[in-house]
Amino acid sequence: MQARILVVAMAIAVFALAATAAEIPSSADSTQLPGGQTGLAARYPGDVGIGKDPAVLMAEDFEMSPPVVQWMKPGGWFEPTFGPGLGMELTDHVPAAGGKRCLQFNLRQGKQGSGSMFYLFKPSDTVYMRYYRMFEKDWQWPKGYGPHDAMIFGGKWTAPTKNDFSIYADFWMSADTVVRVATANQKLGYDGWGAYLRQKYGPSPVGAQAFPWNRSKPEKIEPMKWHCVEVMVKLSTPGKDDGIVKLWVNGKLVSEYTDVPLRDAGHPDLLMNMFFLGPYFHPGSGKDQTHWADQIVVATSYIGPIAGGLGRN
Ligand SMILES: [Ca+2]
Repeated sequence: MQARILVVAMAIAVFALAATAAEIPSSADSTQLPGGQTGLAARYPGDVGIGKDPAVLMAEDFEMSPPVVQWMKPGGWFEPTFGPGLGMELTDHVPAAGGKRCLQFNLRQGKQGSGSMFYLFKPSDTVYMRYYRMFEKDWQWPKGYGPHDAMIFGGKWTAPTKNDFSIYADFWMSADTVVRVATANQKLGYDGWGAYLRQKYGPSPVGAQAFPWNRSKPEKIEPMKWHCVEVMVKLSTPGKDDGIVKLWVNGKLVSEYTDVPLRDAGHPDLLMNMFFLGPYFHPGSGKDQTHWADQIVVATSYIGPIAGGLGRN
């Protein structure tokens, strides 16, 4: 297992993302756009019972010890290592986004990450992933790309950077949230997306491979405040430019694209089937610091922020 973790860590380490100066579009009126509390979370205040909704593919609230399974087995997490003082631990020492507990990452000075976890779900061509993140009061963003945060993978998988399909919810040292795609085994490859997005949609707000914010300006991540991220993907008809990618930040739609080639002609059977949470800070952390995650839901329809206020159960 150590060898595999090392391979995965090395694969992540070869991410090569050139930073570009941020060009922030003017804020648009998004009151008529889909978003906010119009999703399935609205039916489950505090997310209680949301995992039983027929549209939900996976839900984890960290209230109980997460189920752990063997590598690439369904029904639980694989490769997580939790425990007091380890890279990841469950905690009730900060107000949780939902319920009483959340997942704490103990990031050490000089390190790129402090743990990761994978979960297999029912293969699907349309996926929404929503989760919450919070960063400590004295949080210091590493001066470079990162973290790559939560991802959905699809099709043949060897490593996070070597697979048929990846979609990333990523953060940036300017406290911004973006969505990006990579398709290492497909026509555009892993690195081809930077040039493709720039040519088709214009410069990325942050990071060369991120989708621009074309709907509204996202809220910045604020220290000690839960930040809600939701990413939506609908894979394209094989060989067609009709895939969909959307990003909501705190319930507000900030990116929406409906003509994205997410499945090439050589991958007609490609579906998404794995969630990955593994914050990876390219330059390493400048100091020991702490950040948290909570209330992960992966579903086939729009989820939306927790209903009824944070922290209830
Ligand atoms: Ca929780």
